[in-house]
Amino acid sequence: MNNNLTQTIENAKNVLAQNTVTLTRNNKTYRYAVPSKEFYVHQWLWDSAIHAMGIVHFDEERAFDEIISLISGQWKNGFIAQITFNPHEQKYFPGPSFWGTDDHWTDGIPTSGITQPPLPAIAAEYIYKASTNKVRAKKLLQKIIPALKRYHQFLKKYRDPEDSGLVTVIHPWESGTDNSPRWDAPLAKISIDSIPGHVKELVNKNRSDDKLGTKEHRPEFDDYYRYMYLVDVFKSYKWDQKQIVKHSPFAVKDILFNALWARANESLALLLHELNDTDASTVSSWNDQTKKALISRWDAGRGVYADIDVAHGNKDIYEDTSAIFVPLWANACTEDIVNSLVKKLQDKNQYGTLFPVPSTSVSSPQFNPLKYWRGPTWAVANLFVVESLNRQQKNEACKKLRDNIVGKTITAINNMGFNEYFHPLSDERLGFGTFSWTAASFLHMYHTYGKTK
Ligand code: 9WN
Repeated sequence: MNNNLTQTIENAKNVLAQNTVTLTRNNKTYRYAVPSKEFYVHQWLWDSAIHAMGIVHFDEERAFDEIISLISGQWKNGFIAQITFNPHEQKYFPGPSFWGTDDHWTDGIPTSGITQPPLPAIAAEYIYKASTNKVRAKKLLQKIIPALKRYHQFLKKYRDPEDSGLVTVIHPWESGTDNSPRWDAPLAKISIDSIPGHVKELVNKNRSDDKLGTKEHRPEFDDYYRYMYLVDVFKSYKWDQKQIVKHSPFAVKDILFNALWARANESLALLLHELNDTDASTVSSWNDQTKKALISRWDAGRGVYADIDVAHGNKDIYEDTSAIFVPLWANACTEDIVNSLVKKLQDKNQYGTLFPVPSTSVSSPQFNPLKYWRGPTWAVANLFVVESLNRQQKNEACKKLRDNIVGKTITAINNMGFNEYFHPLSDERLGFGTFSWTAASFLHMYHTYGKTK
């Protein structure tokens, strides 16, 4: 190992340590890492799951803290929020006062009203397996698994009311890939003219990400008008999930979210089994159902898994983004699908760029190498692709690609540091700096796959 890499490993640990917040809520002390002190000063759901997967390699108990803190704000109906707020922080917009969720908060713990991709159970499986002190890990597992089971029951009940196997996402922020080209068509149906003046004023007055960060790397104003309009609509339904899922102007069956949903049910079933919980078989049947539903979304002609625009007549969405690789992590694929995706990852004009994997295919007319989820390479998205390829490692090409992407991600972060995302065609760092999940994804990849090379 070169000195530089030894130093980068230490730096990654330091990023996670420096971003760690210790907070007392209702006489209990919690510890979690914020995504980045430059802007994201609260706790995010899927970020925390990734933090845990990185932290476990140097502090097993601390890894569980991320999930323990996350579930402290779980609502009575099982919902876990995209953001659990730190009431002492003001920097981030939209903060706790913009959501109108107060009536649902548990023991006064402030949260947003939407969720994010259900990574926590996956993280729980990984951190449990990586823990060397299994007695302690099992005790910690017992603390978090009942809450994660209730969260999955919430998603199944309210987000898959048709029992189709695919859960519905009601806000682009729920997808985690906020301004992905996949949401262009569904969002275009919400005309900017139809958005009430008070929503636009609120955004104009309070939006802060474009001032604290680089404007060109962030979503557009029209995106933010729509994001906050949706929050306004959900507030008017008093966060009643049944009403929201039925009437939201934005409702999609997202391939990435559902791939992680399938994989998360596999993890949860395994952990429930470990704890002798008889609900393991129900959760396992959800995994089977979602896997089948995902395979049926593969479009061989276009070479993508198609999302569905539920709010607008169940229209298919065929945008070519890195979401299409993640069903492989859940084994929701056939050999032909795997071969077709391998070709895309190898092709320089699609996903095989200088620093892969771009979040949108270079060949897509929507590709923009600077803008957020429309082209830049994200370490966390690489972690998903690496895990997906690893799952298919019987296929030699997948194994080779896995090692190639691990190597390039480690080298790039070693050279460029821990930014939120990166230019896929040059060595430019983008987004906010000193980012926790970039550090955690680096540590996870290095410890799981990097050392064997
Ligand atoms: C909205 C924290 C989060 C990530 C998301 C990423 C970005 C928030 C924002 O930052 O979203 O949730 O304000 O832009 O898109 O994936 O969880 O890192």
